[in-house]
Amino acid sequence: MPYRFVSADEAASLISHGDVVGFSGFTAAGCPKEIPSAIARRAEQLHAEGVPFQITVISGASSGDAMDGTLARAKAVSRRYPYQNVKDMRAAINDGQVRYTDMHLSEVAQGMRYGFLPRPRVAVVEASQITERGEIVPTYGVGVLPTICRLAEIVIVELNVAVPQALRGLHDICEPADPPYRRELPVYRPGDRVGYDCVRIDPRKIACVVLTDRATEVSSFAETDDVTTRIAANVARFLEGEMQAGRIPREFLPVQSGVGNVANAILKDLGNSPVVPPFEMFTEVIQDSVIDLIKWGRIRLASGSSLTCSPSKIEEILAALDFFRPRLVLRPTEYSNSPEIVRRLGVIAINTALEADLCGAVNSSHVMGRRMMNGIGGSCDFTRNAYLSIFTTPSTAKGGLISSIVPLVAHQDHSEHSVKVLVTEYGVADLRGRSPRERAEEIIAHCAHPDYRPLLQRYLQHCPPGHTAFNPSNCFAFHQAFERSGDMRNAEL
Ligand code: 0RQ
Repeated sequence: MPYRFVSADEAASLISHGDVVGFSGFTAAGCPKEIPSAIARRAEQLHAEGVPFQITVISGASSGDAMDGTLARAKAVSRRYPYQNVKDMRAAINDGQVRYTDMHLSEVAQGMRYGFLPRPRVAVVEASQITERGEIVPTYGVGVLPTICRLAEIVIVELNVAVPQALRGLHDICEPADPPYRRELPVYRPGDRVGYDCVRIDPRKIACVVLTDRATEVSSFAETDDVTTRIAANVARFLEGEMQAGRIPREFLPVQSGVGNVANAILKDLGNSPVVPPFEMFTEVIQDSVIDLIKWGRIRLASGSSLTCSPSKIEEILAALDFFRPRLVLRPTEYSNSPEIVRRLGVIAINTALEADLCGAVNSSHVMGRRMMNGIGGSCDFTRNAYLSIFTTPSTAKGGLISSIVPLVAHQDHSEHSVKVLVTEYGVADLRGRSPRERAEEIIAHCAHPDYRPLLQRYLQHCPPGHTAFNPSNCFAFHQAFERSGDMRNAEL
């Protein structure tokens, strides 16, 4: 092997203050773990000596605590693109210590190529295998790995020996040409493979290799509670009804589902449906429930950018790799989230809202309009281009103090033109083909918590005449009430 094997600290010493560093992975899956810790140690040491040290971090999506948490706690990050969901990184962003740009995940790789985002000087990537010819086989997440390896001056590989080399064959790695030379991304079925099984770079770019032996950092899912179960059942019954009405073809359509417990529960319910036939996933994150449903023959195949599975589920996959290899495809996010492919395949997109308003617009990212939760992630990539876009949310948050249905969202990620169906534990608001005022009535009747329905009706009744129900004098009455009294039920309308 022609590479220099070094310690994580030695690898981190190749990174300088002000560097733009691209990291592999998507969610906690496939992210380097040892080198970020070493970068954090380096930052802390330099800060103690009064020497500035901060880097710009670009990755495919969020990461785990070993990356975002460790780096944030060491105050080692000046800028972060394009998504995060770790407590200490979130706090650093909301405190103004880290400048964060929340982006459509499908656009991150091309953003670096177009020069819209800073170009990474260093790529730090987790691999399950590297060869003398400069072939890098990713682990459980891909994200922007091919692009950062190509654009960076140097590549540092974290070779994770806990991931078997037999994983090779799961990935489909490619990069589209840039306009005006781009052709169609030729994925016509979720399982189509259009690239290589590894990233191929000039081996001379690989500055060093760090050996690690680390399990995936993805945690297990919480037990499903009553609200989650009811939301999942409402989504599944709605989709069954759509099939029976002939609005979804008999073969069904590929499904995208967001991360988290609600998404996990929805997939389980859909998988158990006697009406829905075995289906395929064209999604960004492949979660535990998908693996179970593949085993039971209910999901035929899943395409995504990561295997965001708990360690025990990863063990199951590895123990039956020959079974899973033809049924799983891991792609760069540019492909897993491609608006072109999503529209072509007719994906049913199911994502989660923090709050939705009476027009049907959705806020997925900002608490009370100000505080960043995670970001939009890939939700817009799918929602805007889907065959059918569904948003789910519990009708209330914080024990009922917050209504997830508000007169006007405090921050808009998904407009009324993209959101087709809204689901809470109380029911389904089908917004397709309805006027703004009809949508408002549908949402109050089927999605709002009963405690909040009279308040929302009062808002609606006192809106000035017009095509859309909107009253500039009290459209944020719910948010104002929460800021004033800690309870949206005190809204003055
Ligand atoms: O806070 O844990 O402190 O109680 O928000 O809410 O209900 O546990 O929901 O974990 O599914 O996350 C939208 C954030 C939902 C996520 C969001 C509080 C609530 C709780 C979390 P606590 P839940 P989830 C695929 C697609 C955008 C990215 C995306 C997300 C916490 O789904 O980040 O879709 N989506 N990506 O109490 C104030 C409200 C609230 C509220 C809930 N209205 N106001 N707080 N909470 N509603 C993935 C990728 O892109 C990689």
